[in-house]
Amino acid sequence: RIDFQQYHRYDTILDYVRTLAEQNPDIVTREVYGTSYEGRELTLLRINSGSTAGKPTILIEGGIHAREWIAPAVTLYIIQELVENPNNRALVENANWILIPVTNPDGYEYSHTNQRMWRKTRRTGVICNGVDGNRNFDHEWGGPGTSTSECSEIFIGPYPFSEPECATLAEVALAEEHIDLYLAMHSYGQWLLYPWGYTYDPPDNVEELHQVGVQAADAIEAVYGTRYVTGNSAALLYFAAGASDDWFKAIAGAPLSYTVELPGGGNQGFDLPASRIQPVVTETWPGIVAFYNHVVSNY
Ligand code: 0X9
Ligand code: ZN
Repeated sequence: RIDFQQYHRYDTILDYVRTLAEQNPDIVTREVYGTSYEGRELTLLRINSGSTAGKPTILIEGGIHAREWIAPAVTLYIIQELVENPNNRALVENANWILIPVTNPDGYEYSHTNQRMWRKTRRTGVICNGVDGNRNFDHEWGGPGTSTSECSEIFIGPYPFSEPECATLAEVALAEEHIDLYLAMHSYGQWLLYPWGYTYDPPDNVEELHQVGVQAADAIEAVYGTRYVTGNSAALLYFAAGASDDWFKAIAGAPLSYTVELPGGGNQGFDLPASRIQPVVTETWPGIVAFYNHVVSNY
């Protein structure tokens, strides 16, 4: 088991998922799906039971933004609940889960070792390092809410999918027959955001996106009263083109795609104290179950 009393380093997280896969070979497969810019193993877990055919696929990923440490913590908690809590067997049996605990491990490590507020990848630049992984996806790349300036926190990168962390995630998604639900774990703001991030035009299934978001928000609120607001990212937050949620919906074909902005805290919002990890992961879990319930009865 891994504890939720502290934020863990990437090596500790990899040790945990490796052990988990070894100890639960019937339901967990670990896969190194790529290599980060600095050479770290990009790692995912597939969690399912028996035949995968005819079941919905759910992909959840956390930590594309380095400093948002609560996102990998929540993703790890989801992994732990699915694998180590026998009460959740139905979830494992009725859906194919793909979980990525740390999407941007180079940045995550850098935010531990050098600069707590690091956001981007660690691609070496001419003046500044790093690309915003959540502006690097090849759908409306470089559209509103992005920057071509290398030093910007929302730098789009030299070309779409320049970042191995994003390009290999896209390859994983495109290799699937279908993805029914995609969740990008971020912080902060207590928002459940759905596409699009580059236009106010609503997606075809905006009513479903909204209704499922409200159901998840209600499930989270029922635990400790934490309120999430559900809505379109451009309208609720700001424009941000080239983000992963839009790409998953438009290109990978996921009907349901959300950015989950977990609660903030600390001095700068992203530095939620470690003592807050346990309550946040605990209250978020019923939200994940609400998403799952909708997917399993509709896809
Ligand atoms: O700006 C972002 O990438 C996300 N917010 S964060 O504070 N975690 O950086 C929001 C992305 C929402 N999705 C789209 N705009 N497509
Ligand atoms: Zn983020």
